[in-house]
Amino acid sequence: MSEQSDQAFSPTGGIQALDAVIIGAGFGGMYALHCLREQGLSARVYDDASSVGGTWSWNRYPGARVDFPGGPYYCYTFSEALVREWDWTETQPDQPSVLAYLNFVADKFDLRRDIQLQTRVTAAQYDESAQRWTVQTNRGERVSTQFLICAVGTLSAVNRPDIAGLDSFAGECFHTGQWPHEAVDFAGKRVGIIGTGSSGVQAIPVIARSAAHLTVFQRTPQYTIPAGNRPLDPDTVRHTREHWAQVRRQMIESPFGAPFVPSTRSALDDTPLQRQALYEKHWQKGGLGIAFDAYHDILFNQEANHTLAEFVRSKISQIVRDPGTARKLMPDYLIGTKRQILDSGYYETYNRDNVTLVDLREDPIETITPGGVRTARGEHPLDMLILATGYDAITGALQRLNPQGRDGVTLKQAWAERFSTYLGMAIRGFPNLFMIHGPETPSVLFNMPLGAELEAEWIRDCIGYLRAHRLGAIEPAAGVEAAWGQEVAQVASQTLFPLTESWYTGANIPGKHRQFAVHMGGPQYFKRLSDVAARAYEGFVLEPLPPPGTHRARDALSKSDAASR
Ligand code: NA7
Repeated sequence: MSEQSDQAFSPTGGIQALDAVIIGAGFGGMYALHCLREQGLSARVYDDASSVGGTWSWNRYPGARVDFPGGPYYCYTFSEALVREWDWTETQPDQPSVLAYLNFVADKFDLRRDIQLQTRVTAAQYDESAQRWTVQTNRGERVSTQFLICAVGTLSAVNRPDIAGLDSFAGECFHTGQWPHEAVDFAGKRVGIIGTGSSGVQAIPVIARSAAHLTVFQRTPQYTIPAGNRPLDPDTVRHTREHWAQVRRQMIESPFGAPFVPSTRSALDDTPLQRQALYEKHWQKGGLGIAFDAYHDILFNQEANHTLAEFVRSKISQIVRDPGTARKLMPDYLIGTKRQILDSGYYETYNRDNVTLVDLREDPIETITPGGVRTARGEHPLDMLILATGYDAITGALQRLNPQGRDGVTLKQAWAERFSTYLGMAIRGFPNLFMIHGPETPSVLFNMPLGAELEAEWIRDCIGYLRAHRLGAIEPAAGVEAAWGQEVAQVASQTLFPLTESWYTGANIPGKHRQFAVHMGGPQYFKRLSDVAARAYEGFVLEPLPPPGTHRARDALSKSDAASR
């Protein structure tokens, strides 16, 4: 922790005052801090982790890489100097590279003096009369802040599966989302891994190379596509730097936030031979282009979708030598409608002698024992167990934070039936609280660093507007959340995504209600944000500062006096 943070620590429990508290030191929280400080606001970031980086600090599992067009695109875009200064080396940067980048950014923009690590926010309570939040941390601090910015991450609330006997396992046990900082040694060990989502699929080939034996426990087979990670082409890097403003504009205007021009062709316009040739070309190149760029309708038309799904299934049959194992690996949902996985030698790994695949649909786990995993067909002795079981995605971290808004209503209470937001940025009953990558934003289906930037800039401008107009609080008006929810559902219903059970719909967490959590509109969404701002924050209730001399004004003033002391 920094010297500055030590000074901020208040063992006496005395209240400190700030303009903004930001929770989370990942891409979103770090940039929000930068934005607000540039506006002259006092702000502090709290994060439970021991380093900046958010998801890139926690996900240190072997094989972790960017699964979006990476290199010069999966990064901050606001500073051309930064774009010129940082040299990405691969098309799919690995976790240490992204973490090194974020540390570099923290230093370059002098962010660390206002970031307090290893500090968890344990409570946040809105005081209506003061138009301020009181935030408490696990280090005993109490902070009064006008604005609370939740940049808590979409994939940060770890899903520890409810499997009988899990706590009795006597060997080493790690979740991919809480991976230790120290090197984990697989050599000579019998390793088991539960889960074959993005994290499991990235980790499995790497672990298999050094473990004595790897047993993969798979519940649902998934389509994965070669990542095609390779050194960045120097011409691409040069072109990106020379035409940065244009590249950035293209990213903001493209459906997923990457600077590529989507195809205008339907998969059904081509003959089977033509399609095969195009899919093969993309497969050899690697990356998401096969699903997102080859044809425009893979994610919109079931018949088009089946052509690509069938192509990937044929690849599994060709690559995996044992037909029984290949059969277990065959996915049968609409391709691309779960998080599309990119891998580095995943299917090939099942040709190794030291790898076993257990299909939990035909051989379910009965219990975990001190010595391994017992399935219906027998015992799998293990020295190490890895949980690649994902997250309570998108809403989980916010619910675990559980802020208490107007009239003492907590977020868990407000969202007991279903979550509701306005623009994915704000919640009625929780004035002056903003979210970055909240539910009903494009979040995980758009370039996340870029989306975080655009949202943080919107928050910065909104706070600037409130200050300029001497307004004390902002929150969604009655009825706008329902309309927003319908808009999000309507955009999603034009795609195939809602037809598949996934963590986008909440289906991966037992008991979680089903609600599509992502605004699929990308550029349309960000245009909407700008329009709302341009129309003086249409859809929000803007509350004036209390009149001078009133009890509320004295309360608010004494808190802002505290800030300047
Ligand atoms: P995911 O995609 O949610 O994958 C979790 C996996 O764990 C998935 O295969 C699940 O099977 C499996 N799982 C979860 N609970 C259980 C239980 N109880 N028993 C057996 N198997 C289980 O999370 P990831 O971390 O892989 O991906 C998130 C990433 O997306 C993130 O890190 C970014 O890279 C993007 P299921 O499919 O539910 O049957």
